[in-house]
Amino acid sequence: MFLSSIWNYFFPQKYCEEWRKITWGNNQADLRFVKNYRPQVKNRTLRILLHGPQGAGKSSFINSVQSVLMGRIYSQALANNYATGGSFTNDYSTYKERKADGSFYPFVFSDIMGLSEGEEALEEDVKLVLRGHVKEGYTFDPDKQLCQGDKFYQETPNANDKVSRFICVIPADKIEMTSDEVVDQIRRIREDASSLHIPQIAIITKIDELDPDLQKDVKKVYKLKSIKEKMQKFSSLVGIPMNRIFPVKNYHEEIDMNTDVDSLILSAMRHILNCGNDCINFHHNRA
Ligand SMILES: Nc1nc2c(ncn2[C@@H]2O[C@H](COP(=O)(O)OP(=O)(O)OP(=O)(O)O)[C@@H](O)[C@H]2O)c(=O)[nH]1
Ligand SMILES: [Mg+2]
Repeated sequence: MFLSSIWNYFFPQKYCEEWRKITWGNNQADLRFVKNYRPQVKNRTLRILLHGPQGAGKSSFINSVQSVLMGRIYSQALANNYATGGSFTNDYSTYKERKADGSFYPFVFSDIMGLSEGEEALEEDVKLVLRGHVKEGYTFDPDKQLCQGDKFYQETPNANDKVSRFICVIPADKIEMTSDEVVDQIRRIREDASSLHIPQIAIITKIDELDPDLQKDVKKVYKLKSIKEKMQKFSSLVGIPMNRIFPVKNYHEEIDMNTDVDSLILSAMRHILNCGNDCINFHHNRA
C-alpha cells in the first residue's frame, strides 16, 4: 500500500476505475427515448439554449445532435474554425429538427453569440433570451444591449419563447484558460437562470483535444483521470454539480458516424430532456 502510494506519486496513473457507466455502441434505448420524448405540458416546445465562450463548440453540438437523430452527418448550424477569431455565431437562431414523418421534434435549439471579455451588453442580452424577449434573427451587438421598443424585442413572450433548458458549453482543453471575466459571466447568467427555475446542464466538448487516446476510442472517457479533473474543475468554477456535466466529442470534421460518439451525445441529450423538476428544485434551493 505504502509502496504503491509512492509509486503513484512519482508515476501518476493516467487511468482510473470507470466511474460513470453508460451503454456504448447500442444506442437504441436512448435514441428511442429522445425520439419519443414528449414535454409534460401539451403543445409545449422545449427551448434548449446553448451558451458559453466563443468557439466552445455550441453550433457543433447542435449539428451533432441533429446528425445522431438523422443517422447521418448533418450541419445546419454554421460552425467555424475558431482560429479565425471572434464569435462566428452572431445572430439569435433557432434550429428545429424534422422527424421522418415530416412533423417536428418537441424541442428546439437556440444558438447565440459566444461569450468573451468586455461584453457586458451580451450578458444582459442572454438574460433577455432566457425570458423570451429576443426575437429570431436578432444580431447581438457586444457594445449595445437590446432595448424595449426595438423591433427584435419581444414584448409579450409566450411559454415556447422562454428558455426551458440552459446548457453551458465549455471546451475540455480550455477550462483553465477561460478568463475570470468569462467565468464570472457564466456564473451570473447561471444564477439568473436559477432564479427563473430553468434547469441547467454543462457540456464539456473537445475531449479528443484533451487526450489523443480519445481520438481513437471515446469509450475511455470515464476512465481518464484528466477528464474527471476537468469536470470537477468546471463544477467548482461555476457551481454546476458533477452529475449535471456531460463530456462529448462533437461531429465537426467527420464524414462518417461512430456509434460510441453517438452514445455520449445521446447520454447528454437524454439528461437535457430529463432534467426536469429535480433540477428545478435543486437550482431553486441554490439561487
Ligand atoms: N476536436 C474537436 N473540435 C471541435 C469539437 N466541437 C467543435 N470543434 C471545433 O471547434 C471550432 C468551433 O466550433 P463551433 O461549433 O463553431 O463553436 P461555437 O461555440 O459555436 O463558436 P462561436 O459561434 O464562434 O461562439 C470549430 O473549428 C469546430 O470544428 C470537438 O468536440 N472536438
Ligand atoms: Mg456558433
